[in-house]
Amino acid sequence: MEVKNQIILAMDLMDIISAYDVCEKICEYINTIKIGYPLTLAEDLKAVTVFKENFEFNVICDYKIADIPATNEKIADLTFKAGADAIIVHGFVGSDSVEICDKIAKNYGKEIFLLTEMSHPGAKMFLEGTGEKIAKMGLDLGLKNFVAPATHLDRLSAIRNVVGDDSFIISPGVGTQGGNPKNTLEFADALIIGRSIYNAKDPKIAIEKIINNLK
Ligand code: BMQ
Repeated sequence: MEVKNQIILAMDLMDIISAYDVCEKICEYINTIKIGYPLTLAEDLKAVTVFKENFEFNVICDYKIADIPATNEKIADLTFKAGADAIIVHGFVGSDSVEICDKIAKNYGKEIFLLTEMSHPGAKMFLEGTGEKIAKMGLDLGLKNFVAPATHLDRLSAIRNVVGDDSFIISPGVGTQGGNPKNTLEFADALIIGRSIYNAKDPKIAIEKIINNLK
């Protein structure tokens, strides 16, 4: 996936009008948006169509799928049927649950991103340290796309070491969660940024600042 300016907008506003409004202000700078449960549960999967039809964005559905294969299959199928370009899948559930999502993605000519480790403080409790194993499982399954945290650069770097330079890592946790955009891009291919853009008084100025600081 080609991500313009190495920034993916995490759109977690919960109504489509406000989400649309932010996208209109910054669409010259981005071509990829990530939506998750907040917007989808509030507005339905039609949110995918709104961003595809009006902005021609790549739409990544962040549903962190983490169920048994039979259920994952249904979730993935509905998501790709709605027009998503990619879906995010949790790795800790194991290879069968991940593999079925990849199979469905391929049926649609689309992609999955494998979530390795997470960015929030609670990730330390159970997830921290599992990222390399999950990343290795992804590699063994032939996956190329991974999600790893910007808030723990040592972990992000360890995961990069496992997946190698040919893989594509997107990284959440910059801005509001404390991660630094430039440092994160030493190990990641693109940043996932939400609140520090969509909650900014002027989202256009906010994203311009981030882009300028990357230079
Ligand atoms: P924000 O920049 O913190 O507002 O948004 C980050 C986005 O990435 C949100 O949509 C989170 O749900 C998501 N996210 C995350 O922050 N950490 C992770 O480890 C995984 C993830 O998807």
